[in-house]
Amino acid sequence: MSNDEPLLSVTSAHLNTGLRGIPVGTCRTSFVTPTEGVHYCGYPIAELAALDVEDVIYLLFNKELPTPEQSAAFRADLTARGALPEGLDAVYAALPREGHPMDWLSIGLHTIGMADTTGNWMDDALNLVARMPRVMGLLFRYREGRTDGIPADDTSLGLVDRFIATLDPEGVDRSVMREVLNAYLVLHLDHGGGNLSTFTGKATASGKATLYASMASAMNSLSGPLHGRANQSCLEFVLGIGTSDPEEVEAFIRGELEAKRPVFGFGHAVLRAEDPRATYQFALGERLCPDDENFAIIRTLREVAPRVLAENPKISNPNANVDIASGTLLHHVGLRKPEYYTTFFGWARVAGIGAQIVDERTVMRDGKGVPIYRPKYIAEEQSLRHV
Ligand code: CMX
Repeated sequence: MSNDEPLLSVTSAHLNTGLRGIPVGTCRTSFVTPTEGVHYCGYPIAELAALDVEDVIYLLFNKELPTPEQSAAFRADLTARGALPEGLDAVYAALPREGHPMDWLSIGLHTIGMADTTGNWMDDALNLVARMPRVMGLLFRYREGRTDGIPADDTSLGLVDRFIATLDPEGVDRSVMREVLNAYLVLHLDHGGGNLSTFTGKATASGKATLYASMASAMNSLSGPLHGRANQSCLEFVLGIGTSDPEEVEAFIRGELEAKRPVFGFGHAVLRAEDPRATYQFALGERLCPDDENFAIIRTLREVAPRVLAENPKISNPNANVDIASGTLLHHVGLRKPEYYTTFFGWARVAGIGAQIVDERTVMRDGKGVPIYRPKYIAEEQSLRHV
């Protein structure tokens, strides 16, 4: 069953397949095509990748790119919404540092939601977008025990600069870090309506849980190794190769395939060409860090892996996906620990999932909203035993 052919009748063959390909709704923010990948509100991602993240978030919420005046007003609005309610510092100070950063993120969202939820879907979604940079910065600072001298929160900064200011990294070129993080966020903001975390967030919101509780559900979904955590695995994979020599890289790939392990950073459920998000990040890397040793490895992987993977006719797309380069770029700008990478993915998705929740709650069905999710499960023999 192909993902782009709408399925209009469900048969028993579709049961227990994770709703694969079964249409359940419409999406106003984004869709994915086999050749151009993800589009936000009709724009292919390649056309948006170099924009400021604030403008692309505006697009997802308003379905059009902002004029310069609208852009300035939106940034001022985010500044006004950005201050965190009290309480996150105390909770983060108490959490176990060995806990996964995605669990910290989810608890962080619950914590600020408990302190301040308006109940207005749009306000809560935008408030959370505006608060994420500080949540992310504090998550790093408390988890790493760097709690002395955390800079005061300056909500007048742009989203990425505000995270960097809170993180206050040493020995890092902040303008390069800004460019890498801005691109990372733009490329990961949204990915259609049916991916697991977006679906989970919308399903939770359909029961009228708060926007914060819904987003925490979405982040818990994203934390799984088959979903958002693939970007962590991908850099771990690259670090494990340890050489950019084409013959050695090819031998490594063949060894992984023989051991029935995935070649991370390649393949896609929908795309049938290189993901334009990978193409953009490769170009960024060639400009910002052509001599980085991990970048040299992924450059070789990009040359060698598609040829080797294409030998297996079962593999529908042997080309690079978004995860191949993002970890290497984050590593290059001093974000060295792969276990944090899914939190950046989550940070980005807060905007896309937030915009989709707002659409489902306040726009769909002439503003009535999508009713509470309730797919049908068919009773199996065992459950009927005592009937
Ligand atoms: N390495 C090894 N095997 C691969 C592969 C890869 N990169 N890509 C596909 N395959 C295998 C599949 O596991 C599947 O094997 P089985 O038939 O034994 O189950 C077969 O080839 C056919 O798969 P497919 O139809 O081409 O692709 P799927 O939709 O099933 O899977 C994906 C897509 C991304 C899970 C898969 O390509 C993969 O595991 N890639 C490596 C992990 C990775 O990079 N994940 C990040 C994805 C990023 C994104 O989704 O944007």
